[in-house]
Amino acid sequence: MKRIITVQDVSCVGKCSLTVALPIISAAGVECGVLPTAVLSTHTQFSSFTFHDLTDEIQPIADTFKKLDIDFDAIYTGYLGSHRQLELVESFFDTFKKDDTVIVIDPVMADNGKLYHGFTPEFAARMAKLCKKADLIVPNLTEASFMLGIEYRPDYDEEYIRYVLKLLTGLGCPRAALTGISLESDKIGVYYYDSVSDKYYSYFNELLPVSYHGTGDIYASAAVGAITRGISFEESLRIATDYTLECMKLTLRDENRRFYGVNFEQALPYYIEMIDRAVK
Ligand code: PXL
Repeated sequence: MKRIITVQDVSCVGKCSLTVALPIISAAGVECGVLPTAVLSTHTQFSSFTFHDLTDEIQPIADTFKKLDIDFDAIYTGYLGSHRQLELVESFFDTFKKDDTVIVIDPVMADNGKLYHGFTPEFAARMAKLCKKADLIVPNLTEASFMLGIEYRPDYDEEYIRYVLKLLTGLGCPRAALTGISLESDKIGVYYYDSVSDKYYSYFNELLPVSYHGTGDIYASAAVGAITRGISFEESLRIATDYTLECMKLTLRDENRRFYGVNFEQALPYYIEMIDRAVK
């Protein structure tokens, strides 16, 4: 069985970061080690939250993994909170990257043209530097714009998306996928560029008239699970798109839904079925 490690926070309630990565990646049939960077009561979009930083734990944990000869088939980073954490993660990549280790960075920091609470343009620039070490990055257009230091343009067309993808791979990462891209009024999905083969791939599905917090983390986790199972980058991105849509549909249908997050748990059988079909 493959093993990955994911580096991001624990938001105790809120259905994001580690509380979605762990179940989704496990459902893909991949062992999911965790390296928690902070513990929050809830994520930072709630009106109130606690935050306990765990930065000082990262290096001792990494040193112990090394001493025990523990290795990883993939390393997946999500929400990271400080320059120092980015430096420690960079060193973690250098220590644990083997020839066949896949590094996926979801540069969580912004959406809808705005940085999340606590993030700065300087942090985005430092994250862009970290992206050089990834095999795949999965930003949304807002995150991509902040990392590239360009204006966020919500009125994009396909040509502009291809231009941004080329800029993203120009950061030094061979593959980039822009998530949440909509080129037709009733469709949303992913636009991907592989600079090694110089090929684009896009996949779109139904655009629902709702938006839920945490879907970016669900998307990235579902893609990482599939990639680690050996499924191609393109097909993994498609599976993640279909899974995320199914999570949203189930949430929309649930009269007793929470005010936060999506019913990703109920869509796990669908995800597992797609993984099983793809690996056969
Ligand atoms: O879903 C992204 C995310 C993860 N972790 C924390 C967050 C957010 C988004 O706001 O606040 C702590």
